[in-house]
Amino acid sequence: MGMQTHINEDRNMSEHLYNPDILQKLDFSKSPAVFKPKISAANPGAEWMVVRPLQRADFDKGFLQLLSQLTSTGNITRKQFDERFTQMKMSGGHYVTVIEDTRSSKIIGAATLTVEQKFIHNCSLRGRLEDVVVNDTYRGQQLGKLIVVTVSLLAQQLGCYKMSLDCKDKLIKFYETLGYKLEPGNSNAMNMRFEDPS
Ligand code: 16G
Repeated sequence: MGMQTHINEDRNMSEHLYNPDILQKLDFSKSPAVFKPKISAANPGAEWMVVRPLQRADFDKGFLQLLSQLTSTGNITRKQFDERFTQMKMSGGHYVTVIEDTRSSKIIGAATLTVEQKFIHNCSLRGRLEDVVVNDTYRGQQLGKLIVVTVSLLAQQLGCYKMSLDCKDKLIKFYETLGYKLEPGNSNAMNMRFEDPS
């Protein structure tokens, strides 16, 4: 009985947010991004690196600490993390994707594809690129490119008619090298903030 519980807990912790097989099949030659040397989600360039969907165990692998390099994350408890994971998995359309350094069991990169269901474009889907972050001590290993191209190809694979993002002005050049464009007359991001700024 105790043993059984243990097995279930282990299985639970390695549960993926979405089916990992789809990442292995992405065709990186479809992306305008230039990789030197050539890498992909299936072959990220080092045997200690893996690109995969978020797992429950990532709470203990520094996933939230990595996200806090991007913006405020607050103090998220394991219970909150687990509940959000379950909600995302049940509702579908949330493709939180990570890069793990398996030597240290640390999450070193992340990006999310959020898929919106639409009526327009013949009941199409729209992808949004969200929460892109790479641990800056891993610079120069093309990890930003790798994680963004991975979720962008995933959006295409899932049938999205376009993929959008908003970012800091200084990142525009980076995203342009990956195929994102400022469309003339159609490239503004506007926000209305409801959060208490404190
Ligand atoms: C950036 C991110 C966005 C993230 C936001 C957080 C990308 C491409 N864009 O715009 O996904 O949610 O920063 O900033 O990663 P905020 O805390 O000011 O909303």
